[in-house]
Order: sequence, then structure tokens, then C-alpha cells
Amino acid sequence: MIYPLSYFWPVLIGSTKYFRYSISGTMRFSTNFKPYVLLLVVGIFLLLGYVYFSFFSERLNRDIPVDEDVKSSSLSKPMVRSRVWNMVSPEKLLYKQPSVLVGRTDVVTVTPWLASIIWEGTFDPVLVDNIYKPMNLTIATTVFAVGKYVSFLRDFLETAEMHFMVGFNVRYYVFTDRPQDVPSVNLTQGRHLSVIQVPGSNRWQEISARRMEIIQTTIESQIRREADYIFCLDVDSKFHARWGAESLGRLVAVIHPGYYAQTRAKFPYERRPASTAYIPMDEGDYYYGGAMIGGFVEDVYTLTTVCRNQFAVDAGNSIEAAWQEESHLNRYLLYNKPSKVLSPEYLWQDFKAKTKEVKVIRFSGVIKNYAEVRPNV
Ligand code: UD2
Repeated sequence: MIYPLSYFWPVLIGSTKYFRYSISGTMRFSTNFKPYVLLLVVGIFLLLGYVYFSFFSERLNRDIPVDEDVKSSSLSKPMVRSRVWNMVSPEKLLYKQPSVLVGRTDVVTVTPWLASIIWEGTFDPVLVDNIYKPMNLTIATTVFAVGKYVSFLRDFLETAEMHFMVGFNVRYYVFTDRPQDVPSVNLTQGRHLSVIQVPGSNRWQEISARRMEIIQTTIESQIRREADYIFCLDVDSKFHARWGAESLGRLVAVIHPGYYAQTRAKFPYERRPASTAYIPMDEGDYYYGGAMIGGFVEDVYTLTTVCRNQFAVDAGNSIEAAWQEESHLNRYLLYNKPSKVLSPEYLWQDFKAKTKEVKVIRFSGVIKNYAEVRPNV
């Protein structure tokens, strides 16, 4: 029960009266009552503090909805670099006037929860760069090159140097079981590469899925101190055009190029209720590609922790989701909506012919001979 402050006023007023008596020298009166009065006043303040604290903490818990997946993972976000970023545009910068009437009409550029979907023609690269570059951001970029996939690294890194976050501080984290085979690539100023040794495996499914766990632990051990944003990318890919600060956001996902024109019933989500990656047939927004996740370091940390835990629960029940971590990622993003969505321009596949709505292919998976590069087929 919560009592208004006024309920206690008579008592408070009474207690000040006792004090007044004691100050004015009514010795007998104050000697008898002062300890009790003090105890009473302290007691009232403690009670008030308790009542108000429990009231407000209850309010706070009610106001911030916590997703069940996140709650059950009992996470605390890691301490990350502090950030105070405002969208400051330099004075006298000349760029095309934005219109509220004219723009892309052939594609949808906003999700139903009002996150932007980034397509060529929806942003001004000059303006975006002028806003983000003065922030002096560092972008972590993780890439796994385990087993024979190390052969994809050179093209990945060389094309990234040409097109990926050009003009920003970039820290590549290359995870491999073959550090001696990591090619030496010339990095431009502000860009840095670390090689982190990870175990190999004789199952590609395990290599692909274990990425979540390794990214999570590396964020904990070093990335949280070294970067502001993080992108986690597939290595068997090349950059072909600008991938810049327009892609930055709290939680960033990419629409898979194979399914953007499909109905949700055709998405290859995990459909078995026994898996923690399960998505019912009548749910789903988009099918997101597992080849890219990104965002604030702490948001990607939460995502990787949840997916890793769900993966472990499945393993304990002897079930592996249809598309390993991609299935867990899709389940996570269905209930934890991304704040920015990248169009398939940011994740194409070389074997796919360009479609008319994709004006620019920025990043694309190379054609590979699975039997040749994977440890198992
Ligand atoms: C899809 C996804 C991929 C992942 C996988 C599900 C896209 C375009 N690709 O690609 O992200 O979700 O399905 O398992 O969305 N790797 C190694 N060594 C190996 C095997 C894999 O380093 O022996 C790493 C490497 O970084 C590779 C990534 O894991 O890029 C994904 O493996 P993949 O490219 O073989 O998976 P794929 O093409 O089926």
C-alpha cells in the first residue's frame, strides 16, 4: 500500500515540535522523548524510501519490455567504449536537396517497424560521410577462414580495402586454424589486422555455427574496448562497390538475395518446433542472410550470446537447425527487430544474375566448389 506524503505530516510536524521543545530548553520533555522521536523520524524516512523505491523499480521493470530470449540468457551487456554521437553536418556542405515526393518507388525502403532498408538512391554518400567521418569511429570486422577457406582471404581483404568503410578506422579480426597462411595485404592508414587462432573441424556445419560463440568471447576479451561498431562477414566473398557508413546502426541485418521476392512460407526457416530456432509458418518478416550481422558491439554481443546458447540447447537435444546459425539468427531477428536492414545489394551471390532493382552489387559471395573447400560435403 502506498501512502501519500501528507499522511505522515502530522507525525513529522509533531516530531519537529519535540525538537523545538528540546531547543527551547524544556529539559524533562526532551530527555524523555528525543530518542523516540529520532527513532520515529528515521523509521519514517526508511519506510518512505522503501515504499518509493519499490514503487519506482516496479514501474521501471514494467516500462522496458525484455525479450524472452534475452531474458533467459541472463546477459549483462559488456562495458563498451563510451559514445556521444550527434548527426552533425558541416556548415556550407553542398549536396542534392532531399525530396519528400521523389525517390525509389520500385522497392520498399522502410520496414513496418520503421527501420530503413538501404538501397542505392536512398542515401547521399557525401552527406553520410561528412556526418560520420568526424566521429572517428572504429569498425571491427570479423571473418573466419578455417581450413581451406583461408584461400578466400586475399580477395576478401584486398577488395575490402578498396570499398569497405573507406576512410574509417577498421580492425579486421581473422579467425583461422592456419595463421601461417594468412596473406599479407597492404592496409591503408587507420586499418589494422589481428589473426586469432581457432581450432579446425571436420564438419563445416560446426565451423559455421561456432562463429557465434567465438565472436561473443572475442567481443568480451578485446573487441568491446577496441571498436564502436562490428560487422561479421563471410570470407568467401568480395566487395565490388561502396559499403559505407550508411550501413551503421544499432542492430543491422541483411536480406538474403535468394529470398527477397518470396513469401514467408517459402523461407528456409527452421520449422521443427523441437528446435529453439523454430519459426511457425505464419510468422516471419524477411529471410536474413547469415553472411552478415552488424551493429553496436553490445547489441551484436547480445545476439551472439543468445544464438550460441540456443544452439547449445539444440545440441543437448540432438537437433541441428536447418541452416545452423543462420536459422538461429533469423529467429532472433524476428523477435528482436533490426534497427537497420541492408538490401541484397550488400549480400549478393556471383552465380545469381543481377536483377533490375539491384542497381549496385556491393558485396557478393564467390562461386565455390563446395566439395573442394569444405572438410565434409
Ligand atoms: C550460408 C550463409 C552462411 C552461413 C551458412 C549456414 C549466406 C550468403 N551464406 O552460406 O553465412 O549462414 O549458410 O551454415 O547467407 N567457414 C570456414 N571454413 C569452412 C566452412 C565455413 O571458414 O570449412 C566460414 C567461412 O567464413 C564461410 C562461413 O563460415 O564464409 C560460412 O560458410 P559457407 O560459406 O560454406 O556457408 P554457405 O555458403 O552455405
